[in-house]
Amino acid sequence: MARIISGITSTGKLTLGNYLGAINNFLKLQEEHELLIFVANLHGLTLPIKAQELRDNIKDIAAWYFAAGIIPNKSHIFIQSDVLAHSQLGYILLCNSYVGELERMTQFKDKSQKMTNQQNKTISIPTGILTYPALMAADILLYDADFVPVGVDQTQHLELTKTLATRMNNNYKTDLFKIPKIIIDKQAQKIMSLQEPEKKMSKSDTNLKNTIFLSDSKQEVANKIKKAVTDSENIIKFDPEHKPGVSNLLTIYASITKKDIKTCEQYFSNHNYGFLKEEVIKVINDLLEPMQKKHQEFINEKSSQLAKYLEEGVNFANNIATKKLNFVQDTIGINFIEKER
Ligand code: AQP
Repeated sequence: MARIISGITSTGKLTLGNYLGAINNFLKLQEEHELLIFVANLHGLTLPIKAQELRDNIKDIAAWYFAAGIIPNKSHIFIQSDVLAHSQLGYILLCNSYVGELERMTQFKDKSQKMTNQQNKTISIPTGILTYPALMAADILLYDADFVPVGVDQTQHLELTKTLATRMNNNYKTDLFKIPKIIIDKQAQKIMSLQEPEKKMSKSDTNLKNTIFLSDSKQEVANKIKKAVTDSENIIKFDPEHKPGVSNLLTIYASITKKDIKTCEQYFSNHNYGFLKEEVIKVINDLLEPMQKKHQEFINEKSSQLAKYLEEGVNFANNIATKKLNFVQDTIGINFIEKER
């Protein structure tokens, strides 16, 4: 049984992309492995967010994990900031990273570029989006994780995690950190924006028509899918380069029904886009309805149950993380009082 760690950032409401690309995969992994999954609320601070919104997002995301089928006490869900060792090890790793290697991260370049373009003037880029990968490295290295399941977009950050771990192991001539393996889940599909299918569906997208949220009503799902961009050919074929909108709808349909794309293409071969959209609306709503019911229960009447599950998660995580942090602090020479006792 391998130990696996992963998280979702609390920057907004969860999307169908988060479910099909991440949570769905956790459900499979928990059958055979030890899973630690956190709500990444410290990462959620890297861009400006109101306190109440962040608070709501944290509870909301935790509730979605359990509503989707994460098994409490078997898999361990916790809030990142509840385990202080994340920030503490994050700082140590930051001190062992170089400005150049952080500046080279494409996500930093993209996000800072986007901010500069949006505001079209000299602006201050928050330091958190530069230092984010050091905290992400801490999230992983604290738990001696065997595997980290990530989307392709995160591989560069994970390579940096491995670089920092190796650097510290070499500098201190000891096996401080286990070097994690990266699992790129080829099955985990990338779900694209409904109106701009060349870009990823994202929870922080300001155009709400681009995104199916897990909390969307049946009518909202129907409206968004009906308006989703396709093309004028009326041929249902999987071709992300030339037919990104239609391909995205096929991907959503295939992911939810757990069928392969070829089978779905054949199923839709004699039909028009209207039929494809109706079928996609149906499978999304069938997926969301029972999950939304459970989610509401965790937000309302089962709120204390949710808190108990999270408490179990944080205790489990803290136990591992504190030992690791102590070992690191001892090794690098900053655990003075603890050592002298
Ligand atoms: N559209 C997507 N398709 C497939 N997988 C996705 N994930 C996110 N969007 C899609 C996967 O969800 C996990 C958690 O992601 P995250 O919230 O930590 O960061 P993200 O990838 O940046 O997600 P968003 O929704 O795009 O957030 P914002 O808008 O805040 O940047 C990851 O495993 C990710 O691959």
